[in-house]
Amino acid sequence: MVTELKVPDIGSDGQVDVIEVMVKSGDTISLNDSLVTLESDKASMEVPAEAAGKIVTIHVKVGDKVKTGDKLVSLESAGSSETKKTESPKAESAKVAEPTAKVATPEPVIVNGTSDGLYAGPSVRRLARELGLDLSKIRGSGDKGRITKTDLTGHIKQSMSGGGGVGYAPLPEVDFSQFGAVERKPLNKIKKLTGQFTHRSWVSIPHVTQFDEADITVMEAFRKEQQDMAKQAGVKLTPLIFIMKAVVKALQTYPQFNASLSADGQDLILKQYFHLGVAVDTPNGLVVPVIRDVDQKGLLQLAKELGEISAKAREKGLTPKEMAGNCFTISSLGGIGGTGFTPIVNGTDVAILGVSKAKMQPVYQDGNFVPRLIMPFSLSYDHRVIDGAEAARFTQFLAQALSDIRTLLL
Ligand code: CAO
Repeated sequence: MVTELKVPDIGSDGQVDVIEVMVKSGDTISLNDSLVTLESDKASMEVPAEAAGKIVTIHVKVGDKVKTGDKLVSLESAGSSETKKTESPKAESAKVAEPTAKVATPEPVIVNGTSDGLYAGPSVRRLARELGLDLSKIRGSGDKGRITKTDLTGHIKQSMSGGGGVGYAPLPEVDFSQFGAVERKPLNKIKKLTGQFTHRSWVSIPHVTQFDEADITVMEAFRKEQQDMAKQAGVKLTPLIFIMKAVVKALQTYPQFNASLSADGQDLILKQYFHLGVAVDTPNGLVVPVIRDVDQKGLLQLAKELGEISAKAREKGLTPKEMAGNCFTISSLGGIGGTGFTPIVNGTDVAILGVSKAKMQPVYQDGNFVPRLIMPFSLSYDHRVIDGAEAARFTQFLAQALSDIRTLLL
């Protein structure tokens, strides 16, 4: 026999939201098992099953609006002995169960064992959802391990103090003077901020770094040929300017790199503008000004803007606006040295390019070793958004574009 379980009398004629469906088609449920959680603007409640049996159809989904008497699930009933007995003719005819809390009750304190096996009332579940907490990771201190609001706040406090949430012990306070002379110097503002931002990125983004190299022999020859002309225009044409143009071409070809993950991690926000962050080393620390609309600017214009903004970063400091809006970031240590490094993704970007110093190397071509200028570079990326194969294609594209800069005109 198929029985329909409906929304019980919720104490008003209005509609309420379905915020959780705790059962699925095919589940065998017992009397009083929770079916759904309903929420009005005043309170939430779990609706228990008024009969036992096997669920054949679920009539609602999360986000639906329902009112008293609407169908929730259809059940192949297990028999009358398992059906809730009630004297109420209204409940009998409508086949509705008594809710465990009326919607009009401001703070329901009911506690139901639910299909997730956890004991927590609706208000605790709602708070956990709002805070993005996983209830299965929280130890309940109430009866039968019931999770309370105090358990939620205790869990948050523990996570925030000393990294308990990510499972490592805080560093001990060490008196280094016991080992030799020391001097204590406070970190300046830029270093403190850089520390906060890079730490947040490091712990919240699953980083992977892909290494690659580009043959920039032809590009360098061209750059040197243009140096006098660039000088007359009052700018310095470095490899970085060409790299910026090649990066934009790669972003246009692989748009998932010109994107940000939404704060809830559910959507990718693809950008139709090409603003590049460029890491600049200043006496006070690292800053990242943003060069806007790189796709619309020529090499000389970009060289002019990079020269001006990096000079401003070193001398006067940048405004927050000049450091906002980046889609992708380049960190170049090519003017200093090194063969490769693993940069940390900048802010809301999904990838960052690290450029290292080019050097002449023997390359085997057509049966001979020939001297070529090879530039190593690396791409760190957010593995939630970018797969390894996509990253490898991106760096190969970049290597190809830098080896033959004519392709940038295509
Ligand atoms: N390979 C070989 N030589 C390179 C090169 C590379 N990849 N990149 C730059 N060079 C050369 C330049 O051609 C220039 O040589 P000349 O003076 O002989 O022409 C010299 O190195 C110095 O370049 P530069 O550093 O002045 O200019 P740039 O355009 O390459 O970089 C800027 C500008 C502002 C990015 C850079 O000065 C800077 O601050 N870099 C540090 C960034 C940083 O700290 N990153 C780490 C952040 S932590 O992730």
